[in-house]
Amino acid sequence: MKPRREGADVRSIIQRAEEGARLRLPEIGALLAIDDPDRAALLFSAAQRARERHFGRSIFMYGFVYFSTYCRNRCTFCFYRNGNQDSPRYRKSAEEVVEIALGLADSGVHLVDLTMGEDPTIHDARDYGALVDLVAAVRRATGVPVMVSPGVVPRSVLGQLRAAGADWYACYQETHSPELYRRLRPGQDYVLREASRSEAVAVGLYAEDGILLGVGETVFDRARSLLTMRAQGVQQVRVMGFVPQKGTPLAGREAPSLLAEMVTLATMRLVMPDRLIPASLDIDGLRGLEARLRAGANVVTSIIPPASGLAGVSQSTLDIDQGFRTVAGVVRHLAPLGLEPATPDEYQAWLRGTHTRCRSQEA
Ligand code: SAM
Ligand code: MD0
Ligand code: SF4
Repeated sequence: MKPRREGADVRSIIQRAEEGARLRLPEIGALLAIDDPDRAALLFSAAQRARERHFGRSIFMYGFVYFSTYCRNRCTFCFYRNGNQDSPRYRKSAEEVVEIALGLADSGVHLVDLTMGEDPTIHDARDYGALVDLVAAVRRATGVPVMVSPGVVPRSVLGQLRAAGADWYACYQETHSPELYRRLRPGQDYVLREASRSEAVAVGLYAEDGILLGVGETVFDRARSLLTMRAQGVQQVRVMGFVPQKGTPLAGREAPSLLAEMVTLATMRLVMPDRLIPASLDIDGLRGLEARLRAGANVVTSIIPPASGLAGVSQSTLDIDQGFRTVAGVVRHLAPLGLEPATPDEYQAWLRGTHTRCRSQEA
């Protein structure tokens, strides 16, 4: 009898979400705890309907340029943590980054994401000029929107990045439990990281937050994360299934199931139906794309040009040199799902529309 009752609960929670109710912590927890395919299927269908209501059938695609893999931090989950001898270290010159970004833009991405470790030559020197110039150069050369993922930077630098043409600042909290955060990002201030997203929004950037799945968090922690992200008003939210990395403290930890990641993604879609939610190619490569889109994602991220010498973050090489992590590789998987790539104008219109909505909410 119990499973039927739980099934009925899930149905009524989904119905409340579809009627526009703001789900509460226990309801969000009930959705996140789904671990059987039947109830998960109900959740995924609802997530697809929510995506369709807000974004139609269009999918946005983000190019990814990991331009410096040097980092001063020692996040316990990350391949690029300081001191890990196993990870590839490189720094791309501004000219190389512009050329790669141009290639990505020509291939049809809607945005270029410029990502780096907390490279000590920038962060310890507190010399962010080269980063700001890089954003300006990429924006000027490509004309496509730019996201920066530089780690925590001072508020004044966020303002300069905005002025240089950046639209987005990505900075993932990983968890909204300060105690677990300390184990994942040792020595990094929780409040400072959280504040950097609010500061980004205050200077006119959009912000992205995200959580890691399978790093010791409880279902309650996940539910709290969703509520915290909804409250902070970030425009893009993600869940990344943890991928164990060689040479790191969490190397021996098991990855979470694909089902758990899909359930979390779909719950995010119901809790924050109008936000952008990525399906990252950086976890399972192209193989996991369909599943994440079926769970309600509307952005494909971590598109990386082959033979560029660039790495992914949690899958440093998977599918890159075979050319699978490209716009062409992604697009052929959309039609069977009834989806299609958005036009550049659609993405620009979404950006402008969101700006307008933000302004009218403030008014
Ligand atoms: N260094 C900057 C920072 O940490 O904010 C920018 C890099 S950020 C894009 C790297 C993100 O990738 C992390 O915040 C984490 O969410 C994700 N990530 C890193 N290692 C991962 C792993 N082993 N498994 C899954 N996701 C991972
Ligand atoms: C991704 N590897 O989209 C990238 C990265 C940083 N803004 C994004 C985690 O999966
Ligand atoms: Fe550095 Fe970012 Fe990796 Fe942490 S997640 S070790 S800050 S690159």
